[in-house]
Amino acid sequence: MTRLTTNDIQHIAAQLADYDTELTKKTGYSLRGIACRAAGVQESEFEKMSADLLAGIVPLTFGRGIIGGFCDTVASIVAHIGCPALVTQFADVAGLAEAFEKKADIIMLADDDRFVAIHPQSRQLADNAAATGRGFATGLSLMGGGLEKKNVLVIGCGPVGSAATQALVKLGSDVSIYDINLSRSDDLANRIRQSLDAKINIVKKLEQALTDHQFIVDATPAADIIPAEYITPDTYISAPGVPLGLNQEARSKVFDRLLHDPLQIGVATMTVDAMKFLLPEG
Ligand code: 2YG
Repeated sequence: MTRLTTNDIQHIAAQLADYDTELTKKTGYSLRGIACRAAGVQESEFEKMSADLLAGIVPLTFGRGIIGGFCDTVASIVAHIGCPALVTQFADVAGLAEAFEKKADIIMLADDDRFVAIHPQSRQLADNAAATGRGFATGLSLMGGGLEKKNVLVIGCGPVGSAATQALVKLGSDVSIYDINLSRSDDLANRIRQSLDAKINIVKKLEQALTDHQFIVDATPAADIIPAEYITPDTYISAPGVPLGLNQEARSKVFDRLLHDPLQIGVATMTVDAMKFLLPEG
């Protein structure tokens, strides 16, 4: 699990309107639009209900501690898609108590292992890694004009890559998966076969797979995993992995057929996931 730094996130809040413009150009949808499609919620439905709900974001000091700007940035993304958000003044248990006292409908908090949005009333939770994988898979589909029956390569079979794989299988894509640790790709293939009765292809040689695929999800923390020579004018890359797996040359070659951010799509998608718990049939 990659740990973000203040440097990764400090400009996000001020650039959310510009990011909507970029996303709309690439996918046809805003951050809220992508998140709603990834969560399976009508955007009009979300718009109607989100204004009346409150998200409480609680800083947590244990483990490697607070990341400067993390909770404020999460709150800015949640508010940007239309859901009022507050960062509790206190951290940890006092912060959790404050969120309850301030009647937050969903409570968002992250330690070194997990980042979740909980809905106490229904005892349900939304998970950032799962939401991030699904959000970026949805974004790739929107950017690439629909991925049904298309070959898609997922690099990285951790929590984010697993969620992306599941979402792509549900979209009808022919998914190939690669992980540097073969047992992780084996495990994911088994889980997908059991849960979705779908067969996915395990790739053992990444270079060959990069040659064979034009639709790629990079869900790894590797810095330079998709070399420029594998990028063609038909290549689309959706990269939830932090840091971005493309060097400067590769980025300029893929140009605007690339989706990447350190927090925005995942937080927006998990917020809509959590709001689903409050829908009448939620
Ligand atoms: O409350 C705080 O400020 C800290 N306890 C937050 C720690 C978050 C650690 N996790 C990460 O940095 C990432 N896994 C967050 C999600 C990244 C999504 N691409």
